[in-house]
This record gives sequence, C-alpha cells and structure tokens, in this order.
Amino acid sequence: METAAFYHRPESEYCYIYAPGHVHVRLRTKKGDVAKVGFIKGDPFILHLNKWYEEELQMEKIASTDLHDYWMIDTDEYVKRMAYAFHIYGEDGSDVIYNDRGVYPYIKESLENSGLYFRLPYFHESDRFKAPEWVKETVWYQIFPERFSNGDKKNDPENVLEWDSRDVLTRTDFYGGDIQGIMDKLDYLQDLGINGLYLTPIFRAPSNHKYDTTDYYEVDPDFGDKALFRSFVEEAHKRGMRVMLDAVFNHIGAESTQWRDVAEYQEESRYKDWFFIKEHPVPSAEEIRNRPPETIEHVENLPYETYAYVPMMPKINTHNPEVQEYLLNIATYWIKEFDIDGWRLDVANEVDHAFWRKFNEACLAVKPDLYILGEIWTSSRSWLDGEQFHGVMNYSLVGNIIDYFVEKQIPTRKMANVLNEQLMQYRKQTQETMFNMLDSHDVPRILTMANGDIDLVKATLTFMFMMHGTPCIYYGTEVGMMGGADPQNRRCMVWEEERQDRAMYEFTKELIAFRKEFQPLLSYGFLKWDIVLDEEKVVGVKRHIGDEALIAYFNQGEEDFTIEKDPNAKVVFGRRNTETETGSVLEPNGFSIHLVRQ
Ligand code: ARE
Ligand code: CA
Repeated sequence: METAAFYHRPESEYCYIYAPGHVHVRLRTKKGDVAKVGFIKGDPFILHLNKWYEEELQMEKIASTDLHDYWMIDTDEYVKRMAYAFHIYGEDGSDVIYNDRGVYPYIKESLENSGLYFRLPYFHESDRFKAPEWVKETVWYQIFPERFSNGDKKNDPENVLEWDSRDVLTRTDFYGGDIQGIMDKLDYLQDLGINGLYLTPIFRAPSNHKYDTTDYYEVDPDFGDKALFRSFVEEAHKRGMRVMLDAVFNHIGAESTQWRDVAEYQEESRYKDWFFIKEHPVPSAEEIRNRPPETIEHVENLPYETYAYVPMMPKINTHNPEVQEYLLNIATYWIKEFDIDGWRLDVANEVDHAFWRKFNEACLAVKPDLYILGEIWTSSRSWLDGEQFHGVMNYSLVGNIIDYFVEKQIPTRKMANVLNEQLMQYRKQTQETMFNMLDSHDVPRILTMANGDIDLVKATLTFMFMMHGTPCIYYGTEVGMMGGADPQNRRCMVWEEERQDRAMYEFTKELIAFRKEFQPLLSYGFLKWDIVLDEEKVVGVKRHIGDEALIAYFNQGEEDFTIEKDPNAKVVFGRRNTETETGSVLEPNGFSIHLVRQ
C-alpha cells in the first residue's frame, strides 16, 4: 500500500463541523490502492472507561481524481470532543493505522493511548464555517450597469452613443445605462426567476466600467444618485431579490482626492502612505491622460504600485491602519445605509489576508448574513477558512466544464476527476456558496465561446446548474447575446423581442424554475458521478440526499445515446431527448434529468 499518499489535516477541509451535530472527516489515499477505511473515534477523556476503538465505522469512497481517492464520513457526533484515527486496508491485503503521529502497523494495544489520535479538541459553534443560507438558494444575474438599460436620458453622459449603435465597441464608449434602467426591468428579472443581482461598480468613476473609483461615497451621476439607489434596493427586496455590489479595494482611481493630493504635494502629502510609492514624483490623472495612448493602458516601470500596470489604478496600502478604517467604513456604510446583501471583492487575491479578516468581522457585525464573495481565479483555500470570504467566483471549476463541453479539449473522465479535485479543496458548506458563472464581463460570452451553438450553451448551463454552488447568469445570456473578449462582451442589452432568442429565454426561465423546484437536492445534495464515458462522451452527474436523487445525463458525443429506463426514475427536465419504451434517447447536445426515489 502506498502510505506516502495518505493525507489528512485536522481543522481544515479534511475535518470540519458541517452543521451542529455533523462532523465531516475526509481522508486522501492513492487512487485504486485502498480497499476500505475504518474510522475510529471517541472522547479522549473517557478512553480508559470505554474502549471505543473496538468499534470501527466505515468511511465511504466519495470521489476520485487522476491520482487519489477521497474517503469521507459524516459523523453525527454529539460529544464536545473527538479523538480519531484511520484504520486503512490496502488492496494488497496489508492494513495500517494512520494517526496524528503517522503510519503504524495495526497493533491493538497501541490504540489505548489517546495521545496518538488526531484531535478535534472542542466543538465551538463560533469556529464553524457559516455561509449565509439564502445564498445557497439564489440564482444570480450579473449586470454591467452602463449597458443594461437606459431608464433616464437626463443623466446620460455628454458623449453618449445611441443604444447598441456600434458593431464593434471601443473601450471608451458610453451608452447611458443606469440604475433607473435596472429598476424598470425588475419585473422582467422577476419573471425570469432571478433572486440575486450582482452589479459591477456603481460608485463615481470616470470610465464606463467604474473600476477606477473616484469616490466610494457617491453613486456615479451617470447612473443616478443615492436616493435612487436606496429605492432600487427596496424595490429589489420587495421582489425577494438580494443585491450585491462590487468593492474595488485593491486600487483606487487616479482622480480620487487621495491620489490628487499625492500628485500635488508628493512627499508632503498626508496620503503618501496610502499607496505603495517607490519614488517621487508620481504623476497626476491629467498627466497620465496626456501621455501617448500606448502608455495610458500599461506601463511597467511606474514609480508606484498599481493594478496590473494600469497607471490610472494606483494600488492602495491596506496595511496602513488609516486606510483600513477608511475602507471598512465604506464597506459598512453601504450595508447600514442601503441594506445591501453582498460584497463582491475585486482583485481579492492581491489584498492581504489580515485586511480581509477585518473586513469580514466589520461587515458581519453589521449584517450577519451578508455574502462576501472574492474575485479569485485559482484555487482559493487560503481565503475560504471561514474568516474571510464565503465563496469565490468559481472560474477554476467552471473552466473545466468549459474545457469539456465547449472547447472539447478534455475527455469526460478528466473533467470528472478535475471537478472532484476542485470540490475536495473545500468544506461542503463552502462548495454550496461558491459563485458559478459560465461567463462575465471579463471573459468572452458563452455563446461566442460555443461558436453560436445555442444547444451546446443550454447543455453547458444546465450542467453548471447541477453543480454545488450558486449559479449566475450574465445579462443577455438568456436572450442569446454574443460578444468576444472585453469590451465586446459588454454590448448593450437587447430589448427588442424580435432580436432576442425567445426560446433561450423560455429555456433559461424553465431551468431556473427547475433549480428552485429541487432546491434541497441542488443546494445541499452530495455530488457523485453516475456514469463517465470517455468514448461515447456521455456523463451522468448525481446529486443526492438520503434515498432521493437527481441524475442529469449529458450526451456530448456525435451519436444518439440511450439512458436505460429505470422504473424508480421520472424524467423531470431535458432538451433534445425523447422518452421511449427503452429509455431516454439523447441526441448530440441532448440531456435529461431523472428524479430517482429508491
Ligand atoms: C481593460 C483591458 C486590458 C487593458 C486595460 C487598459 O481588459 O487588457 O490593459 O483595459 O485600460 C477593469 C475593466 C477592464 C480594464 C481594467 C483595467 O473592467 O476592462 O481592462 O479595469 O483598466 C485578472 C485579475 C482580475 C481582473 C481580470 C480582468 O486577476 O482581478 O484580470 N478582474 C477585475 C474586474 C475587471 C476590472 C479589474 C479587475 C480591475 O473584474 O473588470 O478591470 O479593477 C487568468 C488569471 C487571472 C486574470 C484572468 C483574466 O486566468 O488567473 O488573474 O484576472 O486570467 O485576465
Ligand atoms: Ca441614462
């Protein structure tokens, strides 16, 4: 047995309290190497009275990756303390004990020493990773306010263009979208079934995307004002929709008071320690703007740190206590005064962990069920320890789905294995509040990635809706909008019904209704693979709780594929599928979802 592949770590995603009375314990072993795993546990302080090691519980193999198998047990542990170890049986007939000191031959006498066990020292509810419950039941819709709907012509920027008047957008186009526009469309969004809105930045800033904040305390006048924003949140709440805003705290705009002051007074500026300045003088916004265009966007040898070498976005020094106070006041202001429900944190991975811990504490003190979502594109364990974020924008998970369905770059088994690997990085409650989206304002639109194949988009979107995590639809996906890389992915929303793909709209609406109908299974169910066929390019993914399950089958091959009839199953959702005597016949890009009760 390859004992070097064993891995376990107490108080991590390998051992955590899922819910009161439920401790989840996971173990990693080499793939295909271990026949079964016994779990030994008990209260370390009564080992001498009660020989609990004589009873061995069975762990279940829950997931496999290219290299490893993962085992799990959901203990209904009511004691306050737990000591535990693994009794691991190899496929080769050997067996060992894996405890806090390492791997040993299984010798019964040694089990009486409670000091050798892994330990969950004491169950504290305050240590449990708690994500807001409502997030698990939310279907999000992402809005880029400048491009969603123009509800008020009076606030249009001077250089406004006619709505959707350009085939190829430039980085500096303005079309006049605003908050009134979003408000006017709340009924539309409600009809679609949306119950969470994520707005990219709305605070005062010169650009159309507003990631170069001038003033975090103002709504950009092109979008409206605070009074309007307040009634917008109220209207959304009346419809059961939550509102999440974008917090750009990694950097600020060069037009901000703070940067202006630094550019004017340099070393004498009271704000000089608000930034990471390597040497003076630093340029003002005007000076940056007057440079030749090729040096406005990307300059590598600047005398100060920025976001991604963009001179207009000086990086903020979040180690400075004054800056911390400033940013935390902003974060809590929008919660207290406007009752927002979530913060999406821009470039979250480049801001220090200590700041995010303070952010978490400050925000949750004001609103305990606020959702904190980090923008991180890679694996994110170090932010998801329960003290910082509740989830991240799940580009890593979704990237796999796209590689399989859309890019057709990886076989079915590889997708399943890599998705398992992603899932095993997080506690189950974290998986449930990850933010899944096929596209966003930062990547090409999904229909463009799929070369206009709307059936493929429907399959891919449905697959994503089957995953752990809270799904998000980027505005316009529901009416078949296309668009390549930024800024082409930010076209004006198409509102004329003749130009919309109405079938896609109806589909999206049904898919959202389906997700809601099977809420507990899709929000909380465990995920397993039912079938994974490389050659036929067919995959069946299952979400289950107890003896109830939903299994979704997807045919990504070139031929029809039949899912045999199961007398205990009923088809509850699907496309390009025909139900026959023998079963469910899936055309290429077809899928069917089966509700199974055993
Ligand atoms: C645009 C262009 C740039 C151009 C720049 C010039 O995209 O190519 O150089 O203009 O001005 C905002 C705007 C963008 C704008 C940018 C700079 O929305 O239109 O860029 O400001 O002005 C990385 C970061 C991640 C970031 C993405 C875009 O890690 O944080 O790149 N996303 C956020 C927002 C953006 C926003 C900013 C950050 C800045 O969501 O909208 O941009 O506030 C990988 C890596 C990721 C990388 C990702 C995409 O997979 O792992 O780290 O994300 O690719 O590049
Ligand atoms: Ca307007």
